[in-house]
Amino acid sequence: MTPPRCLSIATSDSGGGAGIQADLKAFTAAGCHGMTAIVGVTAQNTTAILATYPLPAWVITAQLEAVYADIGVDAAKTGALLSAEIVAAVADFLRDHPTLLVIDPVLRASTGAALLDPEAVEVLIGSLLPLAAVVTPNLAEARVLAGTDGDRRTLAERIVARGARAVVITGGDGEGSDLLFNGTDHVEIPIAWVEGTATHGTGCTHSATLTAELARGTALADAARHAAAVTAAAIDRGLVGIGEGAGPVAVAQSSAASQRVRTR
Ligand code: PXL
Repeated sequence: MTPPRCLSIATSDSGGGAGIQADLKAFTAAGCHGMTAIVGVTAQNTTAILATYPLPAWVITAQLEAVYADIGVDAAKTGALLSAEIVAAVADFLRDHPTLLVIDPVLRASTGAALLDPEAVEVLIGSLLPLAAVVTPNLAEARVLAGTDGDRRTLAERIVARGARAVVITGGDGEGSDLLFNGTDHVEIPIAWVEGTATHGTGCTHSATLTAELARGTALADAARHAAAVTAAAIDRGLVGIGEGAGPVAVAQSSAASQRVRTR
């Protein structure tokens, strides 16, 4: 019995709350084998991003080649990709290595720091979006990807028209639900309202959990419901005592997930 193999293509958060570190915790909690192609590094704690350093494209491609050549990938997700050059390198690789792909279109950290250069947005829309099984923007990111304003259904339809197969617009900004659009139907996914200040890593935890569920073969709507529930619980268990700022979410180990290993 081999656990599903999940890959995070994202940026390191030295504070351990978001990015690569959140993705690995979520993959592990979901009973998956987590792998990483690190695209860059942030010097970060719970209060701020103090420095950001993108890695050269060849180092990123080399990590992808190493993982795909030997281990294989059941599903991958992207997080903060920092630059247009990195987005293009990742898209070039994934075009040649068709992959069940979740895109978390991270534009900026909740503290405000940019995690994607403005000129990279068009590259992400043009080259990465068409490779996505599902994209997981929050409302602000959905407006940017759609290139327009409007209600969530309009934004979701526009994002799918731009090439993504499906979209989950997350509702952590107070909408009370996530909205899944699969190209045909809109599905409202109620989210439990959890009072919590330790919310750092929420979006990463959601998209990584969704990736893990898709990797094990769960249907999209069920995977999205599971990701919403795991994320709400992770905020509820959030580590308020870690750091002076927004502490990291704490994803719970799912005993069900660790038992549901996939047979190949
Ligand atoms: O949550 C988005 C995110 C992704 N990746 C890194 C981050 C953040 C938010 O702070 O720091 C590295």
